[in-house]
Amino acid sequence: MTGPEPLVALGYTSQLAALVAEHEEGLIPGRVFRSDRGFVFVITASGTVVAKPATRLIKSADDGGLPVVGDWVLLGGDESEPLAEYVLSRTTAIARRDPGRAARVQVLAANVDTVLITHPLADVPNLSRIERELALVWDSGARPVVVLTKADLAEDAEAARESVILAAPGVEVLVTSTVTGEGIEEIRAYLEGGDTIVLIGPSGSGKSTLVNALAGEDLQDTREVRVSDGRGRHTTVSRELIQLPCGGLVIDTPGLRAVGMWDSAEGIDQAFSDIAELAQGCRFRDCRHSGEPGCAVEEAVEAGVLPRRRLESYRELQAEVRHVTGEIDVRARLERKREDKIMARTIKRFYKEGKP
Ligand SMILES: Nc1nc2c(ncn2[C@@H]2O[C@H](COP(=O)(O)OP(=O)(O)OP(=O)(O)O)[C@@H](O)[C@H]2O)c(=O)[nH]1
Ligand SMILES: [Mg+2]
Ligand SMILES: [Zn+2]
Repeated sequence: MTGPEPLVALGYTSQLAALVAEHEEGLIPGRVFRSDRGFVFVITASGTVVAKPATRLIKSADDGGLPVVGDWVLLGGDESEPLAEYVLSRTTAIARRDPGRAARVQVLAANVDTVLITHPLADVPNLSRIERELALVWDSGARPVVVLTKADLAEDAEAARESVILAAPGVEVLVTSTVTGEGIEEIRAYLEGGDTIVLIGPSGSGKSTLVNALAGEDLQDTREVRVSDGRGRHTTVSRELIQLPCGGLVIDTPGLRAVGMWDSAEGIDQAFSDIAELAQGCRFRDCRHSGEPGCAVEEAVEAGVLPRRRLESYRELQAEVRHVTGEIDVRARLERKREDKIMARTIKRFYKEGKP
């Protein structure tokens, strides 16, 4: 027994118990099922608590330190004003570049075992987008699975699946339909052992419909997407962790519009493991596969072994990560400068007034 029963159902493990023991006594462990406008909604052994993040956590917000859905937190404060004091070390964290602010990270979900990347088969699969999402997921430490939804509407589901398999080496590509029930049991397998899965993918790809199919009841709102205006609306508006009656947990998320790369160079290498392998044959170790002599990757493109589209997608993502890394450096420099300035002012004042 690793902890109180309700916590075990939420995924509490002996590793987590050990992490809890490293902190001061009297704090209450719980798992975040929603995080919204400065409030953290936490399930604990004795029920749901709405807490505010402690100042220390707010200060680490720019580095992704605020509690997000899926996080394990330790609650303190008093009953009238509960505080999330600590975020326990994450086993996995899905991070993208914050679409609203430059050089900032946004953690979408934490401590998930498997990420289901959903794409509707009603459309031609958007391979570049899938590759982008795969890089993000590989970088998170979680296992990616591609789920091609709405198979009942597909003209040729198998052909679509074949094309996605080539863009997703080493990744399982499932085909599902909530109308016929195809593929639902395969997804259920990822919940075994009380695991946590998260669904990410464009709005209208059927994420919430899948959650309902897994739950066996309509927990989440679902809605027909309007094709007329490409921007549409999100039916699901917040990321939420849901306990399934059959065991296991699923995080439903609103459709992602932008999937900006964060510092995910390793994720890209994993998502493009075929290119990484070919690159072993390049003459130069630091070959960027764009015009260098003796480039095995470009040779593979010429020979028709590697789709040109895929190489271009790889280059684009790498360029994006280089750009973000540059931005992070600039931000760090500016922050250091600002701290130096504050320090200089403090010292000046000390000599002038004889006090800090
Ligand atoms: N024919 C068919 N329709 C489906 C299937 N799965 C989902 N749909 C429909 O697709 C529409 C969008 O589904 P949702 O589950 O709301 O999509 P979502 O990904 O949660 O969208 P957001 O919450 O906006 O991100 C709904 O009208 C669903 O009924 C499927 O397997 N087959
Ligand atoms: Mg939804
Ligand atoms: Zn090369």
